[in-house]
Amino acid sequence: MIKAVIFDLDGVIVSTDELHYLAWKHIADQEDIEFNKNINHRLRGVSRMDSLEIILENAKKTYSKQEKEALATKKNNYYIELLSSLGAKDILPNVFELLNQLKGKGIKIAIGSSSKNAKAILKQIKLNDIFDVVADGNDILHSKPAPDVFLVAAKKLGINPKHCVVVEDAVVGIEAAKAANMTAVAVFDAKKSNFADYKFNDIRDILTLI
Ligand code: B16
Ligand code: MG
Repeated sequence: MIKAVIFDLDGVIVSTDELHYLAWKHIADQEDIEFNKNINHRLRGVSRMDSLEIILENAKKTYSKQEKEALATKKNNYYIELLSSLGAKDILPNVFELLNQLKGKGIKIAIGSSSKNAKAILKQIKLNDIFDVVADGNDILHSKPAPDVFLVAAKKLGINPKHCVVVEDAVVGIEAAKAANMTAVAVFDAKKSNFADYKFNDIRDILTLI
């Protein structure tokens, strides 16, 4: 029996992947590191520091811990500048309607995002009041594919993981949902995953599980 739906943020509620790409590209170009859209795909759902490690696989030198932290901070500052263009207009199709329908049926709704900017993004797109709880990159030590962020969301909701559905656009996010013992719904890129319980083209199809 489904009691809650936990939504990933970037790529499910709002598409910020292009902004992440532009910010990382800016840093990679400055450092003379090869970075392209294919490599960017591997960063989907992955934390900021883990994303940096993937980008540095193509670096010509070794970076110290302090240098890595400085690069991650620089990327984030640039990303935050880019986020200022984001608004309610950028909420992905059918999402707002789905959230209201779930609430109308008494289903709890939550965010489970690797992003440390999740709350700022929700405010920017005017969805800061609709979710029952938000679990994000600030709540966890291990990002997806570890189950931590979804387990934190379930705990904050007070609902057993087996009664939760996760909606994800990242393959690592589907792995995290299954590791959390939750039902995993794949949308967009996550449909590549072999572990998804359901693969939907229209996010409103989640209503068929309720
Ligand atoms: P930040 P999600 C993830 O969000 C993004 O998909 C991923 O590309 C990003 O590196 C990660 O958040 C960390 O973001 O730098 O803002 O803390 O898809 O889990 O909502
Ligand atoms: Mg995502």
